[in-house]
Amino acid sequence: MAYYQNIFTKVQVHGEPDLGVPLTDSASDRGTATTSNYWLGKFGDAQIGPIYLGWTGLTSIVCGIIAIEIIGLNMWASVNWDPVQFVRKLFWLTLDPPKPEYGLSIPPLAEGGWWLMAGFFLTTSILLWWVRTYRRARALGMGTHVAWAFAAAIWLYLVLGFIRPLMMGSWSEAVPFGIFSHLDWTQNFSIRYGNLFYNPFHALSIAFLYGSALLFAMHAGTILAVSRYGGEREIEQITDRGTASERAALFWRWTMGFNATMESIHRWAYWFAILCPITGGIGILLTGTVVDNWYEWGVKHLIVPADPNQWPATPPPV
Ligand code: 07D
Ligand code: 07D
Repeated sequence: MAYYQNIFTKVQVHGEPDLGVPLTDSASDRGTATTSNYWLGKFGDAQIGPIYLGWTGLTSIVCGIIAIEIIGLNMWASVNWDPVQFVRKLFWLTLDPPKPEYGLSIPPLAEGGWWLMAGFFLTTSILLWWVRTYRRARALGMGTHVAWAFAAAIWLYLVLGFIRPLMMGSWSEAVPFGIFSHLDWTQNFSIRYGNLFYNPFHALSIAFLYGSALLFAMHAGTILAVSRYGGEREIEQITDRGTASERAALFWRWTMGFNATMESIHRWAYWFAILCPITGGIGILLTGTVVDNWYEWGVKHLIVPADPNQWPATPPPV
């Protein structure tokens, strides 16, 4: 049996590769090549493959490579094609969106045109990958929850780089491609619009981010704690009595009076995770379109005193 080869399994036994359920309505055949890897077996299932590439997978990867190529070559050109400087300065290199004077028009390549093109290919790649996650789930008779969770992240990505710039009438509002330049953009965005901390949707997004980490730790901790009773084998837990799952549930009732169920804990995790970028995207979309300055918004809504003299005094250094 090739099942249950995870971090708890000391011995790895390899049998016939598991090719999964038969396909009924797919345009192309999935691969049948599989191999197994000892080190992957330490962390998950040792079996690699079969991989289903299909048209959306293939075109997504091609578009992704074109995007990375455009970004990478522009970065390399910016250091006069010096390979050493390219590696040394990689995190500082950037491909920026057009300047504000170009609005939503198509600028010359060197003045934002490459940025626009890279954005087009990156977005196409991401959307095709989304279609792939949706269609592969349907082909397996699964729900499409993973695709919709991915869609939540894509929502924030589209707000940052496409929807909000469209509403503001300028590509210059969008995020640059670059490791540190995108952090500078994030910082500047907050300052330009009066401190994002006063944006309640930023606060909600943070609550869901922290909440996701907490729930993830609680759930993973609980299951690991009962793995000695086979707690990670969820199906048996639902049908059998006196199980790991009953202990896990009782642990939480003992310690906090309430427990999620085997099913509901995954709904909690799902909603916390997807609400992070959903609420975040709403917050970004409102910024500069509906609210110009979150600090002044906070003053107006009495969450921050208008007069800095009223702020609590900082104690002098001892
Ligand atoms: C662990 C899953 C794996 C994904 C990884 C990311 C790339 C980029 C770069 C071709 C959790 C792969 C990275 C493909 C390659 C080029 C030029 C996910 C995991 C490992 N950010 N951000 C990072 C992106 C935004 C912010 C790191 C992407 C907004 C802050 C990485 C996007 C704002 C910090 C990265 C995006 C913002 C980071 C690690 C898109 C507000 C950090 C990410 C497409 C949300 C951290 C140096 C990670 C860091 C970091 C990628 C958007 C803020 C480079 C792809 C504009 C404050 N971001 N980011 O682990 O170390 O995510 O930065 O929207 O401190 Mg970012
Ligand atoms: C970016 C979704 C898009 C990603 C996609 C993936 C690839 C390829 C490939 C691995 C992350 C694409 C994948 C291209 C991968 C391979 C091969 C999700 C993304 C589709 N903030 N802040 C948030 C905190 C401050 C600012 C959210 C904390 C300052 C801005 C989050 C603090 C300033 C924005 C959050 C803090 C500021 C945010 C992001 C503390 C200046 C956003 C949620 C403690 C630094 C974004 C409403 C997320 C947002 C955002 C946390 C401080 C600016 C909760 C904890 C005050 C401009 N901040 N922040 O899921 O939604 O991102 O805001 O100080 O745009 Mg913030």
